[in-house]
Amino acid sequence: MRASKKESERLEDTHEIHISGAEGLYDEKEILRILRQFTKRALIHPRGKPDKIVLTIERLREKPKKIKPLPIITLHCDSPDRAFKIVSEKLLEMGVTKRVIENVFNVLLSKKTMRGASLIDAKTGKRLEPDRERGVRVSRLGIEKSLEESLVKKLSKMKVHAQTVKEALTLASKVSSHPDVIAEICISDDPDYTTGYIASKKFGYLRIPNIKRHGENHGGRVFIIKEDADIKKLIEFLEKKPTIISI
Ligand code: WAQ
Ligand code: MG
Repeated sequence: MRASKKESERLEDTHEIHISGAEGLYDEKEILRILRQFTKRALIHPRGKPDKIVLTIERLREKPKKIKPLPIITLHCDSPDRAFKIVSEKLLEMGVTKRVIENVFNVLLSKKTMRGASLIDAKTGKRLEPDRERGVRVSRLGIEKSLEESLVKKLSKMKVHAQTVKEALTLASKVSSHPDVIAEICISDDPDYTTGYIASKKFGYLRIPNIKRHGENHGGRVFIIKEDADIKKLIEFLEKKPTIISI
């Protein structure tokens, strides 16, 4: 699902502002329920009322690849300043330089939000995504039923927004499973969702509360990529390879 609105009322204005997106892997019998759920999500989104909602359904031609979920850890953090310190420390530990970290923060704090993620070269800090306005949209990702049930139970007990965390963990587990990805940093672009995360094979899925203040509209995702990565193959994996997280 992809929901957007035009930047202004002018007829000739074709520039679209991203409101909401969602994707998943589902059995045929679930399609109608999911369409309803995604449409509702778009219609009552905190980023505003969309004037276009696009729903796409595709049949999978291959069996999804199974990947393990990252372990979930919630850190203590009471302000955006502290959150950015935590992210910096983790990235420095992984050998990412201050200059590169600055580029990461610039993307995440930009007023211009993207539909997808920015890919940043770990050595040079250069942005590698072919379309900087759109970014790379991770798709064809799902979660096995039994894992989903136990995860939602566990998350509900933790008093967190189970649906949001489940979807983010699914995405982060797919992204970090690729050998060319060093880490992912995420801030929601929803004004009322203030917990972000940094995820990697090395540290797992680290939830960071208060990474932004209530009401702020910025947000985004950055994937930090090994310098010798084959970018075309990596994007193909992120966008097209069906993956399902399961234990
Ligand atoms: N592929 C790539 N980038 C994406 C995708 C995707 N499928 N979906 C969203 N993004 C990017 C895009 O730039 C958005 O602006 C940004 O991420 C934020 O998306 O454990 O809700 O859907 O409590 O607003 C984190 C949960 C929730 C943390 C993140 O992101 C926790 C969230 P949102
Ligand atoms: Mg959002």
